[in-house]
Amino acid sequence: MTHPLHIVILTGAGISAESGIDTFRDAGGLWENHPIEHVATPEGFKADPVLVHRFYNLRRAALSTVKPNAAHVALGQLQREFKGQVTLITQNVDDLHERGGSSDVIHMHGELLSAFCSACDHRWRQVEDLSPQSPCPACQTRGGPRPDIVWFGEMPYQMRRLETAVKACDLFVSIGTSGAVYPAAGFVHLANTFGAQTLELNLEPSQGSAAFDDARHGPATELVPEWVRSTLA
Ligand code: BV8
Repeated sequence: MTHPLHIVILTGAGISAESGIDTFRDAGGLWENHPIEHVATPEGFKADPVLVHRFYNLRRAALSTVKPNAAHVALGQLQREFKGQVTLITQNVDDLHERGGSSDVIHMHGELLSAFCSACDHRWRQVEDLSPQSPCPACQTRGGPRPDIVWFGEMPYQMRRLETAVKACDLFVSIGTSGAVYPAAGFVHLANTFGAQTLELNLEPSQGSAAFDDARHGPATELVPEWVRSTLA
């Protein structure tokens, strides 16, 4: 492959699996026997805010018990040393890319360590648990705060910026995602349409595997450092 000038990377839960964060598939798409599509929705939150706050409180608290792995660190090195442009998009809501040395990470599905107020839209860094009684730090509305997470049925963040990058890139690399959730799962088709080379690095073939020019299967902590080394060579 000729040296790519602009690489777009999309990561999913699989890149954090070896850090000890369960993927959605490992959990069988369930959390405490609730389908995640029911918990991770505005309707689910409205119906049972205690359950949904618990879902995110537990995952937010777990962040302090896990560490970035060699795949996160390799992507941080790529961003620092690659001569061209790197756009890093993640579906993950954890902070392991940042702790692995990456910068300007685009969290298209939001972040566990962020919250916003549904009454006044104020956003802030949130580390402690939230509850339906939590007051907004800005407007004091009790019950206003919610996890800054893009739920099913909500528009992912920075979509215009993401689509512009995917259309403009020379190489689109998908890492650790099952290709089950849209619009992220559609990015490979957009990249193909606009002439990019496409590469999948995943434990097993994803739902969209056939759409990639090249697909390598194995653990991210082996595939990603190896791919970064060859890209920087
Ligand atoms: C929207 C935050 C519109 C929550 C998440 C019917 C057909 C098509 C689409 C739809 C449909 N019905 C509804 C939709 C739209 C829906 C959707 O796609 N649903 C799916 C279920 C069919 N999408 C949406 O609702 C999106 N919004 O469409 O808005 C709109 C339009 C106008 C105006 C307003 C709105 C919003 C989707 C975002 C939902 N939020 N996350 C939270 O985290 O709690 S999605 C969540 O699940 C993740 O963020 C991620 O995106 C997804 C899970 O995917 P993965 O990350 O890929 O994880 P998964 O476990 O599935 O796979 C892990 C992979 O890693 C596997 O392949 C495995 O092999 C691999 N792996 C494992 N270990 C390793 C490994 N790889 C390497 N190394 C390892 N060690």
